[in-house]
Amino acid sequence: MLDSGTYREGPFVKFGENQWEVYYLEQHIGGWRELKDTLDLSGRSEVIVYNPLDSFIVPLPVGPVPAREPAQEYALPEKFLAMSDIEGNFYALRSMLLAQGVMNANYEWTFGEGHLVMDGDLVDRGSEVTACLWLIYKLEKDAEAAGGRVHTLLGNHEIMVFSGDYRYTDSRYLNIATSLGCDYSTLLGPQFLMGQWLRSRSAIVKLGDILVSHAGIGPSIADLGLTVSQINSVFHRSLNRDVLDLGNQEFMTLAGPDGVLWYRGWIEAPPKERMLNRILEQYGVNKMIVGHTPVNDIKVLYSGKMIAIDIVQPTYTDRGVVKALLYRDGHYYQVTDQGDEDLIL
Ligand SMILES: [Mn+2]
Repeated sequence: MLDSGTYREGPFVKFGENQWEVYYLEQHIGGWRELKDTLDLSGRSEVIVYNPLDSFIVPLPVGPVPAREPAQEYALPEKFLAMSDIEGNFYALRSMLLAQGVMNANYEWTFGEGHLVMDGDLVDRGSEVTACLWLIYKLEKDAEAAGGRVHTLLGNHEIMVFSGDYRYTDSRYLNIATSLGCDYSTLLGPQFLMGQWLRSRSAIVKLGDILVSHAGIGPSIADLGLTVSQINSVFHRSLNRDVLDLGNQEFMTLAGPDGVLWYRGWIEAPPKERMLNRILEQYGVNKMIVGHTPVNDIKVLYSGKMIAIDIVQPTYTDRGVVKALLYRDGHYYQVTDQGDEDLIL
């Protein structure tokens, strides 16, 4: 049941002429067999998404609607759950969302007006990337209908896959792309529903007085003097095209080693709290939440002005405890999929 290698992969849903082209892949001796279906663009249609454990259903939008860019600023909700660096680990994602009541066993949003924050790096490494993407895509729609929100932020691994850098991509996806006669980045490109959606996500979101991004805003990015909205615009413009605009200097800086998806200085270099204070002030916030640099437990840094949430999570095979950050009524907790709740701030 949990043989993560052989579950049916997909779907990859492509915008066709007046129809959706829906591709699934099934493993058989010697490779992957393609199963293609088409669905009416104008009607109500849905797809089944498989994972090693079970499956869930996701409605498709009616018509080839362009992906909406998310808002960049929200009032602080009463509660939010934040995770980062899921990296194709459906086990950890599912376990935590179930344990915290974000969804039920039928993959339905049960978090009311709460928010779910996915702080970058949904893709790469793991072998359940497609299921992770579809689940978050689905919950995003469900949450909005319930007055809640899902914030899916870009991480460095999204950009790596978009740009054809597959050093951390599970061979499953490279083999599948080969079977479909294309490059894996094409399957997460603008011609496909998941690609169009993922490429339209933001790099930064503000929740009340908290700034959330994959790696945080470091000193050299703060020095550019760009607003949150300007930074997100650079990503939107550069990613929503067939070939990434790698000649765009602003994009290369923001997505580069000191940028908002890669910077590790806040956690790895010696503390520089005064610099952090200055940057928080520049962006009108009191706190940053960051992923990207692994920590053993959800970690409060700089007298509570930063929370690091990149936990290396257990998978189907090694099990163990899944951890995440929960904010509720003014307090921060490390929560686990076992139901533990530790006040950290
Ligand atoms: Mn990362």
